[in-house]
Amino acid sequence: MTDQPGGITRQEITSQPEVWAEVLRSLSGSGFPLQPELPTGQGLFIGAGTSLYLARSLAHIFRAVTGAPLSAVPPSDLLVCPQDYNLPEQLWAVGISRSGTTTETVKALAAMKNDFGRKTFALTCHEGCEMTEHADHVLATPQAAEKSVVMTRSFTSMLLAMSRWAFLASGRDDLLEAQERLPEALSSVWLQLVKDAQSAVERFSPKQIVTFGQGSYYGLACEVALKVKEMAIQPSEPFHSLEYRHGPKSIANENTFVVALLSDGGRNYEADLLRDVKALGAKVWAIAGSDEGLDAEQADLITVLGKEIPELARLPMVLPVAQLFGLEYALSRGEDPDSPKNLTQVVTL
Ligand code: F1P
Repeated sequence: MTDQPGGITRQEITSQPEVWAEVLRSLSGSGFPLQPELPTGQGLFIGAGTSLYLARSLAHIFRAVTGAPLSAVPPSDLLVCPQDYNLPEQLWAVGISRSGTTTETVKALAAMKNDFGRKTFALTCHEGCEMTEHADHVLATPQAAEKSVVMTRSFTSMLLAMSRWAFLASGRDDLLEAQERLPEALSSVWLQLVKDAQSAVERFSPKQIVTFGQGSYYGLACEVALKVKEMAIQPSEPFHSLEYRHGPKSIANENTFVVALLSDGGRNYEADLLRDVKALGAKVWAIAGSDEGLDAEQADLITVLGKEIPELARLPMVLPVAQLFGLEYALSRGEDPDSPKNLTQVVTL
């Protein structure tokens, strides 16, 4: 399988149910390496590329369940314009990096700890990586380390692992228990996900790709757009879903392909938006917990993930079908996602 173009990436995408199960096993009970309580004060999630998008989703999840003030920032901002950031005494910072060697992230976390004396954490797939030298505490998912340049299972596994901290800190036993069911839930829809990803490529021959998501789905929408760029070498643009009406819809036409990640709570707003963009000629693929409020007027293809897992615990399930889409789209264009153009696994300055 790995001799085929994209074979390594496909293997890593496909391994997610087992890898999630291993991550959960290692982090259950006393295996969770961080104090369950969050530090007091404001949290800052710092990451580059895919890890920035992960930071965005995590900041939203943490805010939603703990009520703590949280934000996400690319490490480059903390290097280029640190004076623009208010870094209160009580600030705690989490460096997010699959490799733990991205220069910007390592430097930013080092500055947080050594120059500003803030409490620091590291989220990574490589225990003992350079970034951890500047972290007071480390959360690692080595089971999800990857050979591929593009990040797939590392994203969902770090999302799963870090969300656990938010659920522990807020005493949300229901969400912790729900996470345990994720590997099985993903396996149970896997064949349909593979079919839907192929069908999205074959039926719609996507051109101008835009991705939609609100709240914690926005970081995921950014990540889906990045998979299209990195794997298929095609332009793509993420939006907070309803922002699309505020200008960007001017370029919507029959070449537009919308990948819409739908929330459970905002379905009325989001379904109305999809109907509007379809009326402009766009093709729409909706990925959601259920097909409630959706039919042919709103979407050309609907991927249903199931609502057995509550939404905040279910978020890692949103990605695999979009990762498969990026892979199939790349292969249909003669690209090899195992060797993405112009990219390296780590950006070092
Ligand atoms: C990962 C990253 C990837 C991206 C690219 C460069 O950094 O930014 O997201 O696909 O290949 O590296 P990190 O998570 O290891 O810091």
